[in-house]
Amino acid sequence: MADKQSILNELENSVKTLDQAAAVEGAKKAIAAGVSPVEAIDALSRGIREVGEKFAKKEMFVVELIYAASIMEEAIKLLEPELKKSREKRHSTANFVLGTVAGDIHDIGKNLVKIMLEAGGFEVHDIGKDAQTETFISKSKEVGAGIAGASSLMTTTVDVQKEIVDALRSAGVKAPLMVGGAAVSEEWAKEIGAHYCADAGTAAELAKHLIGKGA
Ligand code: B1M
Repeated sequence: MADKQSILNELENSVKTLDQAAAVEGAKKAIAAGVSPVEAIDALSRGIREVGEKFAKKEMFVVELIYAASIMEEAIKLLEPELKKSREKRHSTANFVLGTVAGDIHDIGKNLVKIMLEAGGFEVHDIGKDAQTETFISKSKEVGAGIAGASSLMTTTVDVQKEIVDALRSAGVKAPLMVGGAAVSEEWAKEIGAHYCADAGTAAELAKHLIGKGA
């Protein structure tokens, strides 16, 4: 059986080289070898970030970016049940309204955050990508959200997170807003009165802390 490092390398390279068969094979090998699904997804993420860098330098085209994302999604589909195995059978911790901000269609990271929040016992109401600010507000009111979360990957859409915080407060919704995504920083979150979350792995823990139910 292949060792862990070579499986992780295979996963990372499969995205970089746009090799869907290798990504699927790598994910299957990771599961068979008991490699942590979080580490496997981290490896895929390293691959796609490199594709993003090449795209920024015009060494790759948008069509290749799209294909790389679809390869990553295929591999995540296989790994998702492994991630979910840790899901605890208990009543939900709180309603969590989650979406990617208006104008932004990136949702791979958001979907991973959703999996981890559900595994942590949250009832996640996923309003999707390119979600209008008004939808964050109306869904939060509808489900009595204990917390909301907005993902943004682009510098051109990050301001929408501030719009969401302001709209939540104007509407009298007290739920804290968690923000994350490649375009977001701790400083930005503080500036707009939101809470920064760097990765899916820490999302549930932070959310529990924010609603005052955990460490
Ligand atoms: Co686009 N894209 N893209 N893209 N893309 C970026 C973001 C970019 C940085 C690439 C680059 O140029 N280097 C750049 C943005 C530049 C900027 O900031 N202005 C960019 C661009 C320009 C674009 C387009 C405009 C390209 C075009 O059409 N000309 C277009 C956008 C259209 C639009 O949104 N209106 C576009 C499109 C796409 C694809 C559709 C091809 C595809 C997305 C597919 C999909 O999501 N279904 C795509 C991809 C794949 C990327 C990169 C390469 C990778 C993103 C990704 O999935 N990463 C990205 C480069 C980069 O991020 N460095 C790039 C893996 C994922 C697991 O990580 O999403 O960061 P991430 O999520 C992490 C954490 O950030 C965190 O947890 C996750 C897991 O640990 N997290 C949260 C995320 N959200 C969170 C929310 C939380 C908490 C944690 O709480 C609520």
